[in-house]
Amino acid sequence: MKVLVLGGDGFCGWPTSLHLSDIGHDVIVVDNLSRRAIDLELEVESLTPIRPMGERVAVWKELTGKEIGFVNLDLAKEYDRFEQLLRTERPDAIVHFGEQRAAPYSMRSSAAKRYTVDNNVSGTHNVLAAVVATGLDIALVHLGTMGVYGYGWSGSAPIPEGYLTVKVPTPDGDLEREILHPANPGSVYHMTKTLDQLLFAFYAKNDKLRITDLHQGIVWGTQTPQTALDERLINRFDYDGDYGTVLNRFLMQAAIGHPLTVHGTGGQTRAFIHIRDTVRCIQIALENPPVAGEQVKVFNQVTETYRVRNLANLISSLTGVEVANLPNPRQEAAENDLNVEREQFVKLGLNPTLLSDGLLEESRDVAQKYRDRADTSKIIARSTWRQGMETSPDLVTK
Ligand code: NAD
Ligand code: USQ
Repeated sequence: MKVLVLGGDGFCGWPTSLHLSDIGHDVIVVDNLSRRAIDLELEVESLTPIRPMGERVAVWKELTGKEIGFVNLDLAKEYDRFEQLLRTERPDAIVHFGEQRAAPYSMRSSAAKRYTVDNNVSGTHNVLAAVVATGLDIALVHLGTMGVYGYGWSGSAPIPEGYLTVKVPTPDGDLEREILHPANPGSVYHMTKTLDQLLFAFYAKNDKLRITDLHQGIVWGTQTPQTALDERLINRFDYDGDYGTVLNRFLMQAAIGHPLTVHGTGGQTRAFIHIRDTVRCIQIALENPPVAGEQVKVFNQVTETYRVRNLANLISSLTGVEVANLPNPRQEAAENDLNVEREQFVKLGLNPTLLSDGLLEESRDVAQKYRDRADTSKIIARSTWRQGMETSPDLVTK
C-alpha cells in the first residue's frame, strides 16, 4: 500500500518508514524538520550522528533499491499543500507521528505551550479535514500516548484500551454506556493528545473516517534491523532534559558514568515499549484498520510497566553507576501503580520485546560508542511545571 508517514524524520517515524519500506510498502515521509530546529534552539544534538533527510533516503535506496519519498511540509501551517499532496499521491493510509512530543519542552515557557497546542491540534485537525475534503478512503493511524489516561485516577483497576464501560443511574435503573476513558493529562503536551482524541471521535462519527489511535508508552532503544544496516541510517537518541526519555537517559548516563537522574523518590510507574515493537505495532495497526462507521479503534501500545526507581536500580546494578534522587521538576504523583490492558496487539501477533531480552546492553553500547558527543550540561531536566520549582545543579561526571 502507499503510506504517508507524517513526522517520518523523527525517533519513531524514521525506523517506521524504513520498516514499512522494507516489507514492500510505498512510503512517503512528510516532515517539516521542526525537531531538528528545536535541537538548534536548545543547543543540543542527538547523541547519535543522524544524517540529513536527503542523505538518509539516498542511502536507503543505495542499499536496498527501494525509494522513500520526502516532502518538507508543515502540517499545522500548510493546509493547502497537504490537501494537494493527498490528491496527487492518493495514499491508502497515513501514519501520523508529526507533533511536538516532549512534555518538559511543552512546559518550559508560554511560547512553548502555545507552540505545542497550535502545532499539534492544528496539525491533527488539518490532516482530518484534508482527508474529508479529498473524499479519499484513507485509513489514519495516529500516535497517541498512555499519558491521556493519567496516572492513578482509577487506583489499581486496569486501564482499558480506550473505552470504559460505565453505569448511568436513571429512575428506571442503571443504563450501561461505553465512553472514552476520562482524560487526565499531566502536561500541555499530553493535553494536546487528549484534544486529538476528541477530534478523532468527531470525524469517525460525522465523516466515517477510519481512525486508529495508538496509546503508546515510553519508547526505549535506538536501533531496528533497518537503521542498524549502515551508520548513515542511524536513529535519533535524545538524552537532554527536555527530549530524552527516562530509560534511554539512564542508559546514556550509565554509559558516561553520570549519576542516574531519578526525579523524586522514583515511585512513578510508567509503561514502556522498545522501538522494534513500535514499528511492528504500526504495521499491525495498518493491516487491521477499522471499517467506515466504526468508532475510533484504540490500542494500548505497551509491552511492560516499570517503576522509575526500579529501572534506575536495575541499571545501577548492571553498571555500578550510582543513583541520584533529584528534586522533581514536574507536578506528578510521587508514587503510582499502573495496570494496563494490552491484549489486542498480542492477539494480532505482537511478540513483545522485554527489558530482559538483552537489548538494554545494545542501547548502552550505542550510548557508549557516541559518549564523546554528549554535552553533560544538558542532562539535568530544567523545565519546571510551575514557576519557582526547584531543579538540581549539574552533577559531576566521573
Ligand atoms: P520526534 O520529535 O522525534 O518526531 C516527531 C517528528 O514530527 C519530527 O521529525 C518533527 O520534525 C515532525 N513534526 C512535528 N511537527 C510537525 C509539523 N507541524 N509538520 C510536519 N512535521 C512535524 O518524536 P517521536 O519520539 O518520534 O514521537 C512520534 C510520535 O509518537 C509523537 O506524536 C509522540 O507524541 C508519540 N509518542 C512518542 C513516544 C516516545 O517515547 N518517543 C511515546 C509515546 C508516543
Ligand atoms: N523521569 C525521571 N528522571 C529522568 C527523566 C524522567 O525520573 O531523568 C521521570 C519523569 O519525572 C516521569 C517519568 O520518568 O515521571 C517519565 O518521563 P519521560 O520523560 O520518560 O516520559 P514522558 O514525559 O511521559 O513522555 C514520553 C514521551 C512522550 C510520550 C510519553 C508516553 O516524550 O512523547 O507521550 O513518554 S507516556 O509516558 O506513557 O505518556
